[in-house]
Amino acid sequence: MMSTPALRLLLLTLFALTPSAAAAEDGYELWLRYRPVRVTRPTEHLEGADAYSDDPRVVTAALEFKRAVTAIYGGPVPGRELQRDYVALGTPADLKPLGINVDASGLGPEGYLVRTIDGRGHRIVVAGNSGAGILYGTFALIREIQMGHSLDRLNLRSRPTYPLRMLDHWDNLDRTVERGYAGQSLWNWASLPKIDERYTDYARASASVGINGVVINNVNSDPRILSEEYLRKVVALADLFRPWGIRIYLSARFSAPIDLGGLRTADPLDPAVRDWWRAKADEIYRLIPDFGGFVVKANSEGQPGPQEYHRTHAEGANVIADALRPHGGTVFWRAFVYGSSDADRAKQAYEQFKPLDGKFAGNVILQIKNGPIDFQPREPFHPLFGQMPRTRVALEVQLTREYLGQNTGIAYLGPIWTEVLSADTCSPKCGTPVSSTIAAIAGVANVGTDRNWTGTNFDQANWYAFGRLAWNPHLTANEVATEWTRLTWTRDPRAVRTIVPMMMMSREARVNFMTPLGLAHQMATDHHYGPAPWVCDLQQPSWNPCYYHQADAGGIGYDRTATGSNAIAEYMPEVARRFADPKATPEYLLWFHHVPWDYRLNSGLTLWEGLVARYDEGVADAAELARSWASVRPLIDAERWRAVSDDLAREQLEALWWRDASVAYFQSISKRPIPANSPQPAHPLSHYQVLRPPNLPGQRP
Ligand code: BDP
Repeated sequence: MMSTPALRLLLLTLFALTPSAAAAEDGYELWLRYRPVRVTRPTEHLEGADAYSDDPRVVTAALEFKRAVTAIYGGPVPGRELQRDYVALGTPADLKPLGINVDASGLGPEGYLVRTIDGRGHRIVVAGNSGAGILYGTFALIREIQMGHSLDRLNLRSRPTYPLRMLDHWDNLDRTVERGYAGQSLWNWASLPKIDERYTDYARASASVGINGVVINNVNSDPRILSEEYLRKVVALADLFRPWGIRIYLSARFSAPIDLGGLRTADPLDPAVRDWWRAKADEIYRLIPDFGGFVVKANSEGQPGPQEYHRTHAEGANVIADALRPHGGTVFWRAFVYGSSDADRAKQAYEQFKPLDGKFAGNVILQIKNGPIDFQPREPFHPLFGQMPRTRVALEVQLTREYLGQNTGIAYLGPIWTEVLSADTCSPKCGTPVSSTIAAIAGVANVGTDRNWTGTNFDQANWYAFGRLAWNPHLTANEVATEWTRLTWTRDPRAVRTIVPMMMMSREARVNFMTPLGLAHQMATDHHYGPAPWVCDLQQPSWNPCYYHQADAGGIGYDRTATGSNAIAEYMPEVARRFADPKATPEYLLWFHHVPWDYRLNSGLTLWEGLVARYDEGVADAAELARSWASVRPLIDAERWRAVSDDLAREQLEALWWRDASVAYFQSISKRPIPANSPQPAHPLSHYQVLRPPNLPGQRP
């Protein structure tokens, strides 16, 4: 008869071989999907982790590890108690008494090492200089196990490039989410401080990819978040996030001293205002000793700010920074400003902030969006990167897909982020990528109460990729997509070989059918879903798509060279030279140049022909995405496969809509025939101009 442990192993193996397609899945577990792995040797079976520290983050790590290995290996094997295969978690000092010597120098406060050792009762060690590092190392080990990698000779060493890796929620206190397409806000202010299980799962997922800061409310901030009543609720979240290595930050409204404090001014140089911010900071730190700080959107899109009092952004930021400094807090001051002058919008943030370099307090970080406009499908990098050498700077990206289809289809944003991180600022000299000019990364979150967290299953990849790239900006988008696919869908190589290329083409598909050749901001007014290149009558000029495409009988595109707005002069000369040459950066052609319709592209086509060809390519890309997904059907669980299939069907309709509407509109200006090999738009332009699709992703019916 088979012994009990052997029987157990056999069952484990059989279970591991059961096709995942059989199990119903709704996406809730994200990439922390602890599915059984095939165990071929008893030594591959791990039972848990011993925490040799009472740091709450290490205790959390041990519990998470237990949860993972119990699900993956099926729990303890009876009869094996005496040869427990455990993992040891601790700092070098914690582990020394066990006879385990590890060198954690160079790992900083959050780095980790994970190593297979020859230890009595312990087979693997996870070490770091703090609980945070040990927590991240534990997640790294879990990832190795999930991916089915051998544990025999593990030797991982990693530390984060940036100390601050933040998710910014644009969540309102009424639980709506600005630019959110995944249900309501996670934070239930009516029931807080009562804890919802989702808060923990959110923290687990964020911590697993190294996120260590969370701004829980919208940058268009409701001042009440700083009231005593709300702060008491915030404490509950801060307490819950702490063992996951996550600190809370709040978006503060610049006029809070008036709105909440009853003062007559928010002038940053007024002593009463200074005292108000100090008292508020002291109050918060009494409640939340590790509070991270504030994010402030000031003098931007109608938000109050120091300019109302003829003070600079630096003076505004510094009064708040002074209040936080004794407690070690940080102010993230956003550089997203435009509209106060007639200058090209792409130039305005630089014009306002460049003269302030060196004027910000040491605990202020200037938070700059990846591009100079606003999270478009493709933008060149923001000219402020590399040009604020005496200011700490953060890169801000957007996980939620405000301008990339919202909650339809697929758009893996890894390539947008690696594009900006690796862009060469040439400041102070060439070979200086954006990634080496920044101190922090912030991403506008894409999660909500939808069961799968992010609206579509593939949007989970953007949460994952954000964390991984904020940890290590040198990873490639492809590497991250591969990891995520294996953790989230399946390790079956046939599926991975299909899904990763789908992800890698998904953003470019959207560029092609929405804003090809360097066009930008062609989306419909306000909600930003669907095409509206014809809109030209909005009060704020730079809200009009026509402002960006500048199409006329002569050609199309925004001349940002010396003959136009000269925005290129904001870049370092070597970069400006490249952008000034239309042949050198074809992906930004119409971003920087107004180009005649008959201009010859590198491909030999005229600009008009090439533009239509790009829209056609976008439609073909959307069809290819759907075809590829159809081919993995047998390898994916039915519920999630169906959901993505529906998403991609919708993307195909969108692609056609964008293509036909844009081609019809631009043809009305170029007066050129539709190229012979391209279909005519399905309807006349007037049809698209009045189209008001009901139930847009980001709007309530
Ligand atoms: C734009 C959004 C707007 C945000 C703003 C911001 O359309 O809803 O408030 O950015 O970043 O992308 O402040």
